[in-house]
Amino acid sequence: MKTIDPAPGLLHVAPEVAQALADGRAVVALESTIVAHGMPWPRNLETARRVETEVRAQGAVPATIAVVAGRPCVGLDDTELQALAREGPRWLKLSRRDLAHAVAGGHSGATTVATTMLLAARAGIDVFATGGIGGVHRGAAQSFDISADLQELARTPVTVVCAGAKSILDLGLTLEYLETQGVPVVGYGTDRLPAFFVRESPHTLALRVDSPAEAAALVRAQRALGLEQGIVLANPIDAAHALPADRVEALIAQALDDAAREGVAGKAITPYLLARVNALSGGDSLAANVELVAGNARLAARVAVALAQARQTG
Ligand code: PSU
Ligand code: MN
Repeated sequence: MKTIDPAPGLLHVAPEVAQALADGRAVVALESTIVAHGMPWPRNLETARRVETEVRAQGAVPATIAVVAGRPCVGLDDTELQALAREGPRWLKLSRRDLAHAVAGGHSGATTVATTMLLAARAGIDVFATGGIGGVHRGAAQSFDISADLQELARTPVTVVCAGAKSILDLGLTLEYLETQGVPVVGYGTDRLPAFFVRESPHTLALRVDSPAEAAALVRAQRALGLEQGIVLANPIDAAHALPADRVEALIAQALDDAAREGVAGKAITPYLLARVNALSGGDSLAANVELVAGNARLAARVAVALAQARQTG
């Protein structure tokens, strides 16, 4: 096994990202598990590029995060982005527990919400856009399957812009867990937790903002108070791209049955369910997934720009 020194400079920040951070300009972190394990080739590459374009269109710099041959990279070039998308599931899925092993072994891996947050925070990036966060799985009372994303939100001060969480999870228990951990879950223009393909779940949120400036003020207050938790900014999918709740529920019930029958467990379960729902929906869920990620990237970039403006004016 090839080993590398855990030396300073281990984290590779792309020059454009490093320059933007040094200048106090807006940067948005983007995750790579969604590309390698969450969407099929070649839509995953198209989406990864589109999301970066959406961030730039709002005046922010995108930083897709992954571990490339043992090196944690903040900002991928197009060659790296292509390798990530094309090789897809051959890249490891790296959560917090897996990171040191990938670095020590020189492996390439995609970062989940948890590890993308962690590396973004190390690089000094405070806003991150993704599709949906992991959470408490249905049946967690037996399986103990609770995504490390939730624990990361409890300890790492990064704002995660997402479309809530998929109802492959137990959304009620996910909210309870986050409340216990002191993580603000904030509806963007909504009082309900969005459920990924579906604009609203039945779960009410205590916190709401209605503009990027309001979101930025909340982020600044959280930091000023010295609170270590991240923030979930829950942004509903555009109405034009949303899927009907009853259809999604039926697809997910089928996918969960299939997973149980095939004995899928552990870190394979989320990618399995995503692919199964995509197949069962005949591609409709993938189309919605691409649009919601793009919408989250736009909002994250607006919040990052508002934060950069606030920094500049003191
Ligand atoms: N939810 C989605 N799409 C995804 C994921 C979650 O709708 O691609 C990915 C994210 O990278 C998230 C991870 O961090 O799955 C959670 O995996 P696990 O449940 O194994 O923690
Ligand atoms: Mn899990």
